[in-house]
Amino acid sequence: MQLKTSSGRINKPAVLVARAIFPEVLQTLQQHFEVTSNQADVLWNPEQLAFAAKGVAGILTTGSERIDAALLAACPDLKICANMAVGYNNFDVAAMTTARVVATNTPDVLTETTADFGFALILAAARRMTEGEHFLRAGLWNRWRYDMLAGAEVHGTTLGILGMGRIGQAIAKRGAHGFGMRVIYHNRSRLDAVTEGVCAASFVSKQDLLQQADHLILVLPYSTESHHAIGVAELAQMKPTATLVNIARGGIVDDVALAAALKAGALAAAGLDVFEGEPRVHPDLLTLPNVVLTPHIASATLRTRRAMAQLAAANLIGFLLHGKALTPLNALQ
Ligand code: 8YV
Repeated sequence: MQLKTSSGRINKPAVLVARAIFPEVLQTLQQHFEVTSNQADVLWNPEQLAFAAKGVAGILTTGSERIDAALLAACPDLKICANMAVGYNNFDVAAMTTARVVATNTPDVLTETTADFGFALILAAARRMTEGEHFLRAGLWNRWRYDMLAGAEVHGTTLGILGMGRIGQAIAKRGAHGFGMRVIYHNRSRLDAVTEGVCAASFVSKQDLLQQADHLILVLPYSTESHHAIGVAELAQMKPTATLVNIARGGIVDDVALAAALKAGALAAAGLDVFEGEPRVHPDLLTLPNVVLTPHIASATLRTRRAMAQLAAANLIGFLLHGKALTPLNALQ
């Protein structure tokens, strides 16, 4: 897709990098494209994004940029949006397909890192780690007591997983093989028997999952169907001693209902890396001691974030220079 001018010079395709990115990944892109980048990391509103994207063939996006019909109408030269995330609820994939714009994400490269973090949140919430740290920093630790900050057991308990894609499976393996847990899961479709065996996980109904899990972790994609998949009715079915962890997307949990359940003792603890309307966090959650809060960092190791950026860049290079994206979400090539 390189264009020759009348002077014979090769014109590189134009690409927009919508957020700050690793300098070496930016350099790679600059070798192949005319790059406009937002290294200042200004948060653009949709109009500013559309303005910056005018005339470009590709955009490297993150979860912060919404690619919808309005953006696509404003950017008729656009051919590909490469998301630096495995989740792509910021993309209207149907509208992109209609506009013949390739959508890509970054699967696989973040699976193990994100699963590690999910497990860390289970442990931190169940074993009251941040609560203990706040207690210590506040100078309240003046003696030992038999029940001081006593939490819930993790090893040997029942781990429930809602959403059983790559990350769910990686968490199941940690639970079953590392912590001797009984692993149950619910998913839109049941895994094949071999994969279930590898994960040592059993398929159950959503109701059984809610009722039996000692620790329930959410790893499903966000969509209109999964909006408030965990709300008042679902929380009421969980054990009062249970832990709930969300590393998927804000909006899958009804944060107001969760805060009320945690406050009432209807749920023992929660670990949340994602929030409805983030980076805003519901004020009720901020005041509760029994919830571990982290700012959407489940994939945040330098190695993994670099791999995600490199894969997003490779998708732009693959499609715009060679006609083939590596990890497409729609079948346009
Ligand atoms: C990203 C994520 O950091 O990959 C995902 O789906 O949620 C995170 O790994 C975030 O979406 C920024 O793009």
